[in-house]
Amino acid sequence: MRMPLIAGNWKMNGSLSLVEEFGRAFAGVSLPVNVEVALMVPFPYLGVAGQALGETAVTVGAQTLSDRPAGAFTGEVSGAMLRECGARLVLVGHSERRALFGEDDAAVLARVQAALHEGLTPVLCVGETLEEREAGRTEAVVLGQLEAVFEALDTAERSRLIVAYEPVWAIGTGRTATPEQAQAVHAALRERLARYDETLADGMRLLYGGSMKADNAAELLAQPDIDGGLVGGASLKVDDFLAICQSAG
Ligand code: G2H
Repeated sequence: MRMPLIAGNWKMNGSLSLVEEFGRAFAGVSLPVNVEVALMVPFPYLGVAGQALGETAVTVGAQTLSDRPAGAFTGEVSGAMLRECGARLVLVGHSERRALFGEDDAAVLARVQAALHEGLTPVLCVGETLEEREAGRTEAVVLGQLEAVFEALDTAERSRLIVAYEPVWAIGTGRTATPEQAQAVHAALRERLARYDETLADGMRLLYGGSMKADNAAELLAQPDIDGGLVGGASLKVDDFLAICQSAG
């Protein structure tokens, strides 16, 4: 039985006061017991988020990390620093990192390994562009991104990941994959994971991301291979995010 995870990805948005607003809101509600909730906040907000959400069931996470442990890498943030500041999860390979910051499969793998080394849970993001989908290459792209990481890990390491499928054409566009489109890719991901290990495939949480909102979350989350959501824009409004968390229960 896979416990659904709803993870908010604030990207480069939010403020200290929004972190505090989330802390107050989540302290005052009871979340479904069978749902895990996480909030991936910008680096400077990690400490405050840990305090504001510390009494709630919400786990704090980060949006990327360096592939190096320490040293003269100006501007970078290590996995150890994230852990020390309270992060437990970290996104790796989000399509914005891949497209805007040149992170290729090798860079993504190095960051996954750095996260694992520091005891963080990597949320590996995969997804195709519109051009790739229209060329009939969705599965080839997504499974290629998955394998670039999973091939290099051992069984114990693989079991510590979470995977998020985020079609690039659905990110921040208001255009959501239909439940059927998302389910088809999730099923293909799980089938590929089963080639490594059936138990791994059965236990692996596969999140959907891409314009998930309060009004479309329930039907996406009802799909058999969708085990949660990675929520961008809708995670910046506490009522919308809470509604998505409630609909996962
Ligand atoms: C996809 C998603 C969160 P949004 O990037 O990772 O963002 O929900 O705004 O499409």
